[in-house]
Amino acid sequence: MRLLPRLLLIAVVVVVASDCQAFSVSEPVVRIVLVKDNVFDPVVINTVPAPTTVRWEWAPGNTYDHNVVFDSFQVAQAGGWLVNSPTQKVGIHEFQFGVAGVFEYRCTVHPEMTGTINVRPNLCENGCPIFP
Ligand SMILES: [Cu+2]
Repeated sequence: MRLLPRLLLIAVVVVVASDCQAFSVSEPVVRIVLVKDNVFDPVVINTVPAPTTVRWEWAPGNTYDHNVVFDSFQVAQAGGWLVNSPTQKVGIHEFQFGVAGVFEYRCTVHPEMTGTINVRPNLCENGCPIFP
């Protein structure tokens, strides 16, 4: 009689664990940031290193040129693997984040344009991360 509840508990644990694993395996994730006059949309990306590709897409109809420039200290810390975009009115800039970290960037033309890519360590052992 006590076997059934025990089996149900095991089944629930297995389902939760396999749900978590879906995030932790190396399934590529692509997150889009729109580059608009004069804001990055969304401002913050929260993700895990699946690895995650972030694609900045310059929104159609922009009046001004914009760029994506990472903090130079972070670029140095990362061994130079963070790549800045050109300053442009139209285009795409893509970058793959394979390690955890908080990567801040801005548009050097417009100081009010700032953004953050928050690549969290995979937290499956303690519960799956929550994505806004
Ligand atoms: Cu700008």
